[in-house]
Amino acid sequence: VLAQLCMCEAAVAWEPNKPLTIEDVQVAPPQAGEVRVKILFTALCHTDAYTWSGKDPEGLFPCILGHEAAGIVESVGEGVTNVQTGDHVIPCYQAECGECKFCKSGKTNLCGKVRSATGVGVMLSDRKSRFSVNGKTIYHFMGTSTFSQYTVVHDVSVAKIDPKAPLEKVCLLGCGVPTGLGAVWNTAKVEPGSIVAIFGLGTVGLAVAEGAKAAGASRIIGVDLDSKKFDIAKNFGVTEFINPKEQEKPIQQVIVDLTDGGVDYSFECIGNVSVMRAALECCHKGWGTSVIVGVAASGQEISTRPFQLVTGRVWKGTAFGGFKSRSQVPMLVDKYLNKEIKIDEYITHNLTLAEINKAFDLMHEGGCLRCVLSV
Ligand code: NAD
Ligand code: AHE
Ligand code: ZN
Ligand code: ZN
Repeated sequence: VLAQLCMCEAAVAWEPNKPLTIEDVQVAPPQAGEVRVKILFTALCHTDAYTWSGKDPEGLFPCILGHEAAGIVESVGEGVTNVQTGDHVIPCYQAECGECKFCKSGKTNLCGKVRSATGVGVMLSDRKSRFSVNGKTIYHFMGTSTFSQYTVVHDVSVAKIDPKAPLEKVCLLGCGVPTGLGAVWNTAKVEPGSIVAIFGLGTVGLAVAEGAKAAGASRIIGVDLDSKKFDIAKNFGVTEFINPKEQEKPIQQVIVDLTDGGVDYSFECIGNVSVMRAALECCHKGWGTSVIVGVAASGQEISTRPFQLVTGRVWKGTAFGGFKSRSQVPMLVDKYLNKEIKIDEYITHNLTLAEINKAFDLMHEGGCLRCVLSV
């Protein structure tokens, strides 16, 4: 049976920073190599707010944002074999085709198959969008667009998961939690006994703490401007807390002094280029490695004295924590079901899609980690 065009509600971002509006959106049927997914739950990630702010050079308007979600396959296009109608899935903004130069390299989780299309808000086959409102094209976002009751994704961008998993929880495995865990396990490869510093204790930073604790780090130093984050952070493994506002010396100096020369690993989970510099410079001479996780606005650049690298510090970055999406997201779902990783603890709020603007407001309040919307 050929899938039909469907109508549903979605939150449309018409212009940067202008409140999203719930619209009746037409969603075209999935074409060859595409999958239409009924989204049941979606969370908001700081990156959605970043693109909505207009600071993302790849941001296109009008669009349907959202990339941390879970749902059920409604229909599939021609030639799709990895999922079928009724499968429980997590959309993956980082695709995994298994066949491109990136996928075959064994050196990265990035995939090149659909990136040229997902970066400009369209589907690969005809370079068109599957969304419209009263005949007006609405762009896709990150190849996922999960702030919609139905979305169309590439088949290489959808992970099939255990149907026993609660979708209202495992939606978080679409971005923030894997990013933090993977930054530690895949990108930095933190060893037991390491001293770790984490800049920014939002969901991503706390997942770094959880990953570092699991990896056997001996000290986990959390840095945030919001002192209220500390009590929460303790539950994720942070052992010491520093608020840069309460320090006289630059934060990198404070950390170097506290750690007999610097940390083994640091993680920037904010998206602030001066903090990225501090995160590199608080690393130990000779081996300290700093991982950039935060996404910085268009036009921002990082800097440090090259001497920092000459003397052995290493600067790295990570996307989706280095996890290969389609093959590893199901494994993370299983880890959650086996109580090996946390998810519930990151969910501080639950709202509906209609309340999405309130959810964006909440993100700027200290008490909010993840807000899950029922769609
Ligand atoms: P968040 O807003 O929940 O957390 C950021 C934290 O940083 C907050 O606790 C805030 O108080 C703190 N902070 C802000 N400025 C600070 C400063 N100058 N010094 C110390 N602390 C400061 O965000 P999140 O959802 O956890 O995401 C964190 C970052 O990671 C964002 O930039 C997001 O875009 C990025 N991200 C990247 C990836 C990736 O694959 N690389 C994936 C997900 C998110
Ligand atoms: N369009 C942005 C890039 C943003 C970015 O770096 N995104 C991360 C994921 S953030 C998820 O919350 C990522 O995976 N990047 C790799 C990729 O292929 O996009 C900009 O600033 O240009
Ligand atoms: Zn994200
Ligand atoms: Zn690939």
